[in-house]
Amino acid sequence: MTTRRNAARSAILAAALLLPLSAGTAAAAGTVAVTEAWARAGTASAPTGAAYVTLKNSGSEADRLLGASSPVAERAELHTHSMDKGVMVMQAVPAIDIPAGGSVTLRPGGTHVMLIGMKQALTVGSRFPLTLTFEKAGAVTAEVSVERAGAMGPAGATAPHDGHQGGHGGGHQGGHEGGGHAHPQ
Ligand SMILES: [Cu+2]
Repeated sequence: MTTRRNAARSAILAAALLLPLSAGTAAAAGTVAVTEAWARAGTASAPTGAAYVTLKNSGSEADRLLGASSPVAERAELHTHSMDKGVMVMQAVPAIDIPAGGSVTLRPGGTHVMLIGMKQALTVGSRFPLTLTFEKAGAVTAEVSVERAGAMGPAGATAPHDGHQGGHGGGHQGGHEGGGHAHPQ
């Protein structure tokens, strides 16, 4: 009898020990929220696309976005823009830092998720899944809403400057393949 009671007690003890452990893991995985996920519409012949998201880190530790993937493209890269001899070029970056308690917004002309080898056209009003992989928070899948070509933000958001749209959108899609990355302005 004593043996059985001890076994029962140790089972309860084990459960009590496991509970806070698994709860802690779940909380850590949920510290980065992905919101305002959107992309610009592209035709079926567009070789690339770009997706934009807002990443909000509610945790007490900094995290990093390490990569992305989506069923609509063969692969996805993290890109940023920089000026090279007066020309705006895109560069792949290994990671995007999200400070503790801070947020990072990917937007046209800045940091973006480059979708390479499009498998389907991104039509206005459609949605597609985008999985983002974080160093600490793990994989988070967001629903990306497709906005009109040249949009500067998700539906409902105010466009900061309309004059910027034309050349940028076209250059981004056309010049990307083959490592040229040049943005004719
Ligand atoms: Cu890019």
